Amino acid sequence: MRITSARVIVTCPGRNFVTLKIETDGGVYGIGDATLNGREMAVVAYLQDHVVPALIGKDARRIEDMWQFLYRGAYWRRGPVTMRAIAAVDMALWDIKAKVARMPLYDLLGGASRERVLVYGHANGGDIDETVEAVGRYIDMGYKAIRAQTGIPGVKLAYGVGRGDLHYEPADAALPTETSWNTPAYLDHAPKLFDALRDRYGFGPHLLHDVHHRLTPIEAARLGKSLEPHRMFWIEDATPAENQEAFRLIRQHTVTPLAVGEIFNTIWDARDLIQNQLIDYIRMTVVGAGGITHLRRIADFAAMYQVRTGCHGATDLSPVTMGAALHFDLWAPNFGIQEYMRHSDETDAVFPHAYWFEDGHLHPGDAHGHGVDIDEELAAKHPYRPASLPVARLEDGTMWNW
Ligand code: KDG
Ligand code: MG
Repeated sequence: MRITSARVIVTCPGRNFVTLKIETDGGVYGIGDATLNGREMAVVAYLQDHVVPALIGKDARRIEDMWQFLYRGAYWRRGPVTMRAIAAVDMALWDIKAKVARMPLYDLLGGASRERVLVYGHANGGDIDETVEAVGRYIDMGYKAIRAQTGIPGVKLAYGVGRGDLHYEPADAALPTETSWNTPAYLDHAPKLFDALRDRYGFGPHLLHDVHHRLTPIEAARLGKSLEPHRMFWIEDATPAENQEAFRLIRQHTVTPLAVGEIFNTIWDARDLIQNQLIDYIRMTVVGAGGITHLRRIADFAAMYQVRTGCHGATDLSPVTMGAALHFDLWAPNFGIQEYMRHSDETDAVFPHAYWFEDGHLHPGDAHGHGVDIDEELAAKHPYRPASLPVARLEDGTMWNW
């Protein structure tokens, strides 16, 4: 089964997505996601100029060999652009293999380990009261796990506070929007949000919170300690993780579970965190970490250290990634939770998919392959629009982590 064509499709049904469609001489095609929020066109060029020409004529069945060819073959290895390009090819080839086998992808991976996939939604508000109401709406929709973010007095455009309940889109302008950050105000305010949430809803719903790399290790330790009474499901990206050792300090001070990894690309970014049991959940997902082939290795490695998966699932990961991730989640023995930030109706129309939501869970569906397609005609009606992620500065103007 030879690859006859590979096309990169860029579309913006409300936000930008980069999709790879691989066709074979047998007539079966596969779809992969290559979206890199705010840097989309870098991956487009990588795929079009350096990957697509090398795919034509190759055997579509040899997924592992293709992965090694693209990873080792680039010589430079790793990085968000390379690993997304590899992920798109890998996802498309797994899609093809599962379609040819006439199986949903999760069956090909080894079969379902569970009946359905626990997901968490995103509730947010300009202040604590608004966020408490927003969490209530998620509970009403059936969610069992909810991430809560709130505005912070004195902080301009705090991370995670959206324009509208369901769709938080940070890449909101062609050039980066300037936001501000104030750590003392945040450390004072965040526990008050979870006081209010536990007061109102008790300990039934799982609560999660994203720190988005804003704290130093000792500040993160303080936040973790102050949230212990609230029994969080996790706090995420409590501090930047380039230095994996930084998490040891947090770990020494708190039993609040830690999640990290949405910006990682390979197992090497997380090796120390996992093997030293410095985290509880690893956040890499299919598009960010080189596809199903590499993510499966990460999950197996993490399982040895009782670290569970918690795949990134913001809206900048296309429905193609969501579909592929849900098959992975249904299979992974050490699955923890899946993030689920709903896509807009406009996006869903361009990417028809088999997965569905019910009672706080998603199921990938039983369509052959990963179950997500692209309507190319509709996609063409939504041309690319430049969009950047925001930046953050401290009050004195110092650049900080957004
Ligand atoms: O593109 C950046 C987003 O994916 C990120 O800000 C979302 O942190 C995020 C999350 O946890 O979903
Ligand atoms: Mg995050």
